[in-house]
Amino acid sequence: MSKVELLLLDFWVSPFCMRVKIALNEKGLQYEARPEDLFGGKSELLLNSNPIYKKVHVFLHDMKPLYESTIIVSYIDETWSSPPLLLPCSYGQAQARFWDDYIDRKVVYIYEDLFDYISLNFI
Ligand SMILES: N[C@@H](CCC(=O)N[C@@H](CS)C(=O)NCC(=O)O)C(=O)O
Repeated sequence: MSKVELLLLDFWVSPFCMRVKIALNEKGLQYEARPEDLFGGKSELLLNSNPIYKKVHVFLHDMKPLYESTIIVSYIDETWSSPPLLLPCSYGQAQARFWDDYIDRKVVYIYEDLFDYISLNFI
């Protein structure tokens, strides 16, 4: 496998993957988004890179893996500081964190139900 500086193990419809891709695009960073087949068999790279949850999204920076999309976005913002992803005022930052948290609490259940439905009915 050739070495890619910024590599995403991706599932195109995942909101968690989209969150990371939005951050990378805002920063103007070049990256490779490598699709994962979550229903047909996850890659060895995914299983080895995220042994705890075995889920996308995984972000590899110089082949060092990170997972959990909110943590990845913070890492991206701290590592490539310009332009900043959050507003300079703490009130604006708190509002952004509210919506980040809202996605984690609410959207995840829709996806889990959708995954269960597809797995049970189509796989
Ligand atoms: N909290 C995680 C959620 C990751 C997640 O739920 N990923 C889903 C896709 S949307 C997944 O990989 N599902 C496959 C599985 O559960 O085996 C994050 O923010 O990265």
